[in-house]
Amino acid sequence: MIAARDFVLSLFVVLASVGSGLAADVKAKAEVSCAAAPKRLEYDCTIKLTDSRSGAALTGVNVTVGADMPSMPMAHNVKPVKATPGNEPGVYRARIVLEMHGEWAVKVDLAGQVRDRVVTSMRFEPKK
Ligand SMILES: [Cu+2]
Repeated sequence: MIAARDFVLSLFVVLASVGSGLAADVKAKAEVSCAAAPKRLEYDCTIKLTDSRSGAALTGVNVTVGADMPSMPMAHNVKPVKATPGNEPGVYRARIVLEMHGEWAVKVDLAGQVRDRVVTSMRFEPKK
């Protein structure tokens, strides 16, 4: 069976403030983008983390990516995925598996030298 390929490519820039305690002066800038993976409803997300002041890549951060649908509270249970370091410093990658198309809140949790949660609204649609 050949499913129509999903497609989405979004880019958002979000300023994430850092929780009190660790590295109190670091403010992370997170760029989150997701692109359709070969299988339907699977998306490869790339998260680029930089220090919002210096622009330096933020490495060694524990990054977890999850998702839910604000319009359908409690209806979905997408398991958060731990991201792996990408091929550039400060770049992390994770493949998420959604349960339907539509508007999702992609949740990126940062832990380690930066602690925060970045929530990005993204629309995932089938390829036309
Ligand atoms: Cu839904």
